[in-house]
Parts: sequence; C-alpha cells; structure tokens
Amino acid sequence: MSTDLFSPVKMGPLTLANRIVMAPLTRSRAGAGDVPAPMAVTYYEQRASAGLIISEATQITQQGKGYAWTPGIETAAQVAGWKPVTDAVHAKGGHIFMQLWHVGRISHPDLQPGGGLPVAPSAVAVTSELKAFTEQGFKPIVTPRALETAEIAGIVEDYRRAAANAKAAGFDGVEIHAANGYLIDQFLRDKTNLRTDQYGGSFENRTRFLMEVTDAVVSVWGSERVGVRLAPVSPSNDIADSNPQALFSYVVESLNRFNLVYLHVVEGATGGPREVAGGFDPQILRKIFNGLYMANNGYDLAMAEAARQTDTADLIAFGRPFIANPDLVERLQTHAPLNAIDPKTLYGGDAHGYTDYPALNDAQAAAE
Ligand code: 8OZ
Repeated sequence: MSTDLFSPVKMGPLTLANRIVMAPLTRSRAGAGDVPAPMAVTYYEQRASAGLIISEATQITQQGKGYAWTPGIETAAQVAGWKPVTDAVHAKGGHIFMQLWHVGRISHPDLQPGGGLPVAPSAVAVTSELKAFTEQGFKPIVTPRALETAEIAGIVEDYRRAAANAKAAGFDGVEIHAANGYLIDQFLRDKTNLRTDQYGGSFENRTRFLMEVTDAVVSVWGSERVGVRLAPVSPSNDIADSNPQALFSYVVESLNRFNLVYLHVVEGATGGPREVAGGFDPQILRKIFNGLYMANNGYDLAMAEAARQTDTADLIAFGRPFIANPDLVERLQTHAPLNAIDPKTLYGGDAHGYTDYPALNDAQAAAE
C-alpha cells in the first residue's frame, strides 16, 4: 500500500520531512533550577528524524509546575539549557516545537513558589485518588486557591514571556497545552470552572482564558508557528465536562479566528482507550478546524496509514513508541520490529531508559 506518511509535508512556513510527530512526553529528568539536563540534548537529537518533535510539557513559570524535575522556560538558565537541544535537532534536519504548560490545580505546595497553594479557576479539589509527584515522593493533592479575576491577565503575560523565551531558545514554534486537565482545560470544563466572572459560565466565558493565551502567544510567534493541544474526552487528572462535544466544537470554532497551524487532538483517554463512554467523534473537530489536524493516541503504522488513506488526519503523533525507538520513523518505514518500553524508567532517573534505547543501525553496528 502506498502512503504519503513518509513524504515531506508543509506545515505553515516549515517543510517537515514526514507526517510523523513525536508527541510531548514528560520524562522528569531536568537538573537543578528546572534546566534541561545535557542528556536531553542526546535524547531529542536521537529522535530528530520525526517530521516534528513536540517537547515535553514545559512550565511557563514555577507556579505552573506540577511534578518533580520537569523543565521550565522562565529563567535565563532554562533558555540556555534548551538552546543546545534545538541546535542539535536542527543540525539533524529536524524541527521542534515547545509545549507551553501550566498545571493549575495539579500541583503541590512543595513545588510552588514560597510553598503556596496551587492556583485554579475555582477551589475545586481533585476527587480521585490522584497524588502529586514531588521530589520527596507522592503526596496528597490539596484544594487549590481560586484565581482572582485581576490575576488572570498576569498569567496570560506569563505565557507571552514563555513564548518569547522559547523563541530565544531556538524552537520552531510552540504548542499550547490545553489538554489533560491542566490549567487551560480547568477553565474550559464545567467540573472545574465554577466562576461567576467573565471567565466562567457560558462556553464563551470558559473559553476566554484559552483565547487570551492564544492571542498572547500568537503575538510572539505569528499564527503559522502556533498549535493547540486538546483532549476533549480524556478523564486525565480528574477532568470532565457535561457536554464535551458541544464545548469543544465551540472551542475549535473560536480558535479558527487565529488561523493556527495545527490542532493536536488526543482521541479518547490520554494513553488509554480510544473509545469513551457516551461516544465522541473527533472528526467533527477536524471538519471544523481551518488548519492541519494532528491525531494522537494509540496509533500504530496500520492506523496511521489508514488515517492518511481516509484523510482523517494530516499528521500523526506517536508517544510511547518514540520513547523506546529513537529511530521510530525508519522502523515504521521498513516494517522493522519495535523495541519494548520499560515502564520503570519513564519518569525520573538517569540516562538509562532515556538515551540508551538502541536504533536499528546501533544493533547492526554491534553485530558487525
Ligand atoms: C504524564 C506524567 C506527567 C505529566 C500530560 C504533561 O498528561 C503530562 C504528563 C503526563 O499532558
């Protein structure tokens, strides 16, 4: 079966080498000051044959941090730590966007500036058994503090500054993380947004924060270098909405005013089943959106080829397969077997399970 999965594709001003994207993947291996460790240069460089790499979620400020050892894009040291990553990817002919992240309520005072409470649209606690991943281990999540209306513009400015820092660090563009139950998603959904000001209530009001963030980020990058990630029906981080299909149709219609380069949709439960109770058709969002549609969640080669054959996606993002297979593109293209992933080395630790997954040519070199 012929496929265009491995052929170049235009994405705004960029020409990607293929339609395969490395999804954003939290690995919790940053060093002191939340600066990417030198081994991150090797990790991303090894994966540069992806048409596009999206960086691991990167906190825009310390307030936006929710897990131990995740990198930031707030300080000069963090910008300097990312620069060799983008240089190495570019030297291999790859492209890399940074995913901009604020976790909202999915944090812990141990991770917050001055040990303060995590912030959220409303003081709604996580009801699931979810725990916060701190440097001292897993701790119970606390009830967040509801943001004052007057504070919200400051967080929008934090996104603008982070977007500018990502540019200084040499990225090709940025992805706004509006998925998986983090701050922007907490504003969008009626389970976590109980506000009565202009940021709560109607779809328009709940979408306002995302619109303001997108406007700020586009002011730095231009629309052709900004994408948004949504996970409309993922239960990640105890998020939910009473009417996701209508809400996210409205969200995507609203995003169209920016002419963004792509919409990245986690289809189903993030890292879990693609089918959800009650049903949800992500193709409705693809049809509404006026840019490229990037599909994610549980894709394999056959599914990716089928998505291109039926034109249900423009780009396909692979997550876990890229952790275990630095040369995933070459392996898919040649129908080579994939390395298995080691679940014990996903988060935290050293180069083991990070930069030591072999590429095919490494195995050949070892056998010769
Ligand atoms: C797994 C562990 C920690 C964070 C997401 C950024 O779900 C994450 C994440 C995933 O988007």
